[in-house]
Amino acid sequence: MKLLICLISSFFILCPSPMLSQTNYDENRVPSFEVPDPLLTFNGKKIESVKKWEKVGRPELLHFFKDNIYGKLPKSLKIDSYTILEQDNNALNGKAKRKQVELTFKNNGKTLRYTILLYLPKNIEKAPVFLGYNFYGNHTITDDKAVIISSAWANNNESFGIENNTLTEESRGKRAYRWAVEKILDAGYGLATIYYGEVAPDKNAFSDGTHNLLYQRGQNKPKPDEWGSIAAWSWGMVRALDYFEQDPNLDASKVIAFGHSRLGKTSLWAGATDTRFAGVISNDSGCGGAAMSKRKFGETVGSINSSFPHWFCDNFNQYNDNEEALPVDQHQLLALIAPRPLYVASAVEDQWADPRGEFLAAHYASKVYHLYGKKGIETMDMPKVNEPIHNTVSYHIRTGKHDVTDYDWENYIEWANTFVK
Ligand code: GTR
Repeated sequence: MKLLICLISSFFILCPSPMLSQTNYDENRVPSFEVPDPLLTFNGKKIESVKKWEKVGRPELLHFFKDNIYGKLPKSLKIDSYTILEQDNNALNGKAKRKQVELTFKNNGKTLRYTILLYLPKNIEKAPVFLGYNFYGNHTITDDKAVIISSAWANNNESFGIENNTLTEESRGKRAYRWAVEKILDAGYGLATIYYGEVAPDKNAFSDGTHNLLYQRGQNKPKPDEWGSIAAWSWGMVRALDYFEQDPNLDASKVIAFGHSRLGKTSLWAGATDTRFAGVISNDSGCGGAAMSKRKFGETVGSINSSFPHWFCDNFNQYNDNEEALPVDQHQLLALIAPRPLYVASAVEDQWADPRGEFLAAHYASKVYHLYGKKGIETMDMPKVNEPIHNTVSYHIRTGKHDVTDYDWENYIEWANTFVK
């Protein structure tokens, strides 16, 4: 008997649950579900005015997402000081002003520092700015030799020359193709970027990074309703915005939060939690980002929580393979950004991120934009590939894979010119 129990339990431990092994890529197998109405309170009361949305609907949704999905900050942590590490008014062959600004945070006798790399168009006094994290260090987004290489922990990656968790010169400019720096500057925008690993290392250990500064005595990981990594990265964007408010060379009222993939989940959460962001871009953010969880198409709540247990708060685990129990879905995260301009983008070959689920979330969120008299995604029919819909809520699906391309940036710039600038 004992042996039998042992065999049965080891079977469950060794074999991944069916939900983890079968990814659904078939539209016919998407379960039918009711889309939670963003204009109904949790008590079932109708929200018919901006006032009611802002007083009741929005706060209760934000609260739910904080406590059950991304996790809340244990307490506030503000910039202690900042240092301009480097500055050049003739960077990029005279096209831009470059600044590298280090923000310092202190608490509990611990210190956290991260560096914002900022390019601003030279001839504009106060430019609007795109702010987004990079995956492998600020020096990867450009060939510019002056960009400082971070000494923060990084995941090893042979093709980026990252060994012993250390970033190196080898990857300078390696991700330049993802950042249309010249196009951005020529269009009159600045670009600000931060290496996300400086704010919180992307690993399932909360031993260092920003979490560490806010632990209570004896605590070494966040409580079930406290911030995971995505919330920590979002916090880093919010604090960068605090710095921008003190920088006379840019327009802090026109900062657009941008992010790709896990960092797109991050830009959405930053935009939802801080209404000072003037616009938000989600590039291929997928599960836990713009995609509807209840569709269970591509990556699911269970698979994301098992592959990346540190991204969301522990409370989110109760919805693993149990999305139907979620009282909300990701369109309500998007709705938290209303009435500010929002761009959701997908890629055809990125089925893991569920392009249709991202599109539908943008559509369902538009109901809240209508309250403000703004136009969103008015149809349930996805546009053709490479035929963007540009409204206050915008959407495109482009050819190609999970990535950031010039096509994406051209569209973001066009949308920002119309709806943010
Ligand atoms: C994937 C993950 C996605 C997405 C992506 C990324 O492995 O499943 O949710 O975030 O990583 O960030 O590159």
